Amino acid sequence: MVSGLKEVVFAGRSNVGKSTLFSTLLKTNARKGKRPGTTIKPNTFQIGRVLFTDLPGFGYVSGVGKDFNERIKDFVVHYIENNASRIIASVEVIDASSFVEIAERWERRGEIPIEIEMFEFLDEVTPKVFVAANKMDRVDDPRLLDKIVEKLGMQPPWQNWRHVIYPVSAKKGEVENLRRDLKQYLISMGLKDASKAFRGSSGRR
Ligand SMILES: Nc1nc2c(ncn2[C@@H]2O[C@H](COP(=O)(O)OP(=O)(O)OP(=O)(O)O)[C@@H](O)[C@H]2O)c(=O)[nH]1
Ligand SMILES: [Mg+2]
Repeated sequence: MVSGLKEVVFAGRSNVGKSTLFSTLLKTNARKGKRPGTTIKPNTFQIGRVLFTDLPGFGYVSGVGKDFNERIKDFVVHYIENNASRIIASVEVIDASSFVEIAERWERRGEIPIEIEMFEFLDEVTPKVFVAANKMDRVDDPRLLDKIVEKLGMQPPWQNWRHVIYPVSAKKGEVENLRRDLKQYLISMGLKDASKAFRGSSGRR
């Protein structure tokens, strides 16, 4: 049994669908918005001894200043560092339909893509990272997931990384792979109560 409050954080670039995924997975109604930058402070949901946190989206969104984006990224990084002792897992949400294109744009500018930097940070600071490759309903290129895992520093094929990357569509409710493994992970940590946070939990098993 783990004692004290534990936390699972959802992080990712703005508009990738973090809040949508959060409320598709969990029995809560996180605020969702059409405009990027909707979540400006963390939305939390506690069940049992686990706090689930939907963090604000970072990244360069047109329409808001570069300074604002930098501040959000700093906020997210500080939040995770400050709560590292209780964070048991992180979910990095990416938009599978635009991830590679955006990463390559950053690389052409000679910069490290922000989402790759975040993945490395989460991998270092949190005990377990689940990458939710969201908006799969918009993807028709079957090779795209291989390209994504490669960008994240893993050797394709992506199927070898099924315990790291989870193709989902939060909007369509197609999140069963991720839900199952998150739930299983909490149970393996002795947090059976919190595993009831997930929608579709029957309470059986
Ligand atoms: N096609 C598609 N659209 C999605 C999916 N998930 C979310 N969206 C849409 O993406 C947009 C952003 O969703 P949010 O959940 O607000 O994204 P967010 O990452 O929380 O955004 P911030 O709070 O600004 O960081 C909304 O228009 C959603 O309807 C999905 O699986 N497929
Ligand atoms: Mg949000």
